Amino acid sequence: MTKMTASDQSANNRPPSSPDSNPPASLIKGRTIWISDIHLGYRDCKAEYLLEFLDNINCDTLYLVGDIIDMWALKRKFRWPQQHYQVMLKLYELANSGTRVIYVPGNHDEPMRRFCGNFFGPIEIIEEHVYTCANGKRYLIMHGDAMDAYINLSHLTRFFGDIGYNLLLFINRWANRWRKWMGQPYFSLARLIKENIKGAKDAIETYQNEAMDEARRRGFDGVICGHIHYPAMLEQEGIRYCNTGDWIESCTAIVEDFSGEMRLLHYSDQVEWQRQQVASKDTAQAA
Ligand SMILES: [Mn+2]
Repeated sequence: MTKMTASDQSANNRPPSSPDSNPPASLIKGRTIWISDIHLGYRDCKAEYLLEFLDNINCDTLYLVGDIIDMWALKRKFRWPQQHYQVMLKLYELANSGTRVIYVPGNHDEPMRRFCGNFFGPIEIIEEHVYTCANGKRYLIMHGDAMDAYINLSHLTRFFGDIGYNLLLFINRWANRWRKWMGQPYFSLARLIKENIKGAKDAIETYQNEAMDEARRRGFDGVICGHIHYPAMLEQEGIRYCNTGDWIESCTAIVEDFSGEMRLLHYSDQVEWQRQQVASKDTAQAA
């Protein structure tokens, strides 16, 4: 590991698809983008979608908010598909071409925590981070597993523990294969199920409240975290809560624009957006 500073090359060094193509190569522009819970090495990781997403972003800073590599899954069964390797390459490529990439380890990649304060090539590893938005608001950036201590674990383990969660993902996988076959965009069935199970709903709410309390206690305006695979953006008593979601079922990211506005972006929205762009281009050409 060596300490190095990111080069100041253009953040997007790829040529656009045609000289005057509109939109340009990067569809999603922002000051900062947060993603988490990628779970590389786990069979349900949506690396294919993530690669497409990473190909289309252009930002000053990219945060990886934990559970990037699923060391628990790798320990159970080692699998490292080509696309998972490509995600790592893509993150390195972004970090080498002017994007500041900050990696905040989670509980599934907990061994990485011992390297906090160091650089993995061009990627910075930081345990927890204070982020100041373009509008001056200060956010606490953490993976969020520290909040488990406050939660009734029986709820969490019941729904995020292996059997229930794996079953949920199994259903999700087949439902989406069916949707793909029918030409429908990706949709998180797992999310719909979670929203309708009371125990899961309670655990999610407790987690959100505890994360906001933590931010309040420590004098922040908000918190950006991951961990529970439940993307959300809410505000309570002046404290903002942003959850990045995951790339197993939700395929989401938090994006800050250059005025400091935050939004939650779904991968399927991006696909829809691209489809509209192509459609409007076709109509323009036909006219
Ligand atoms: Mn986690």
